[in-house]
Amino acid sequence: MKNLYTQLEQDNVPKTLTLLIQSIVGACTEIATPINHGALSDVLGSLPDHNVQGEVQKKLDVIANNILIESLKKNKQVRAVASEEVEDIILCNSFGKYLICFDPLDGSSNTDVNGSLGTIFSITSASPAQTEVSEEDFFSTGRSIIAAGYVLYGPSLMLALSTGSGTHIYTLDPSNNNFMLTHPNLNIPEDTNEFSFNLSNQFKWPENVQKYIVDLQLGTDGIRKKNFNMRWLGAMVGDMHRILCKGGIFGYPEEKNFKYGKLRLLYEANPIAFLVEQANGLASNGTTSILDTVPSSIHQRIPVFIGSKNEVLLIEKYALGK
Ligand code: P6P
Repeated sequence: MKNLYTQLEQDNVPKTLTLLIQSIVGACTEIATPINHGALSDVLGSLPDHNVQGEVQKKLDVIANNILIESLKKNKQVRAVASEEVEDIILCNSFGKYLICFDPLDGSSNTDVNGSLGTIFSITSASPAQTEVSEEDFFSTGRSIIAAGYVLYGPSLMLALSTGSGTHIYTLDPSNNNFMLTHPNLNIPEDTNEFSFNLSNQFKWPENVQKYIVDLQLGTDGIRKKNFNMRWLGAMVGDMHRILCKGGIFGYPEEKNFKYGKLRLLYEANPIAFLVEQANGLASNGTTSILDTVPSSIHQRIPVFIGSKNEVLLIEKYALGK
């Protein structure tokens, strides 16, 4: 069985990018330690203040964020980073080649109940060294991503990664601390009978999305003529891992109190969309590909429908009222 670095070499990944991926993966392996300690140490629970998203900030959000930022600042190839937990971009090394966007701990509402958690990241190229980096440098579309992935802190510690040559999943072998290639060249089934939407929001969604969901719920009694199952982990990274492995459709539509949906474009939707498209799935905002969206702010949100190709195409038809 190949390990991560053998696969990156076979995919002709430049050494500088391999070293950057090593920094990110190393930081995530470090983040896994306080997560695994959980209630045995003082890492659970919330902090008094809210984060830049206006959300309750968990202690592990801050721990994960600090570990990642410290690790990336030490990598001379990192020019600047954008984090879900930090208002503005963080300048790192003036001659760095790469920009990194990350959600240091996705699904953090699960921290105190031992639920799914993950770190999501995407990597793009920085402008030539002599120019000052500003947040506008982060506003290229997801088509400019050169690598993206997530680490899932589950029963196994797993890394899903694409450098543009398909999406592969690696499992950490605790006996030698190597990420081993356990799921090469993922290929998401084009059809599915499993959906991941938070149905508590169902009546806040646009009419066409509500109709799409009702038709799913009617199963063999409705026009879909098949029954569906639902899964919702409260962590996109956990739901998307299942969908990458066996198909499905994940959705977080716009709603009355989330005009553009809840999920953030730069460090949640784009990296996941990159992985999914590299695995022959689709990722849409309901009408167009998420990866074609031109960002205008670091923390902007976007409605998402991601997963099995034919299910995403069907949702786009509902959106058009067809
Ligand atoms: P809700 C986590 O905060 C997140 O951004 C995604 O990872 C997850 O799918 C979603 O929010 C959960 O949202 O409304 O179900 O708590």
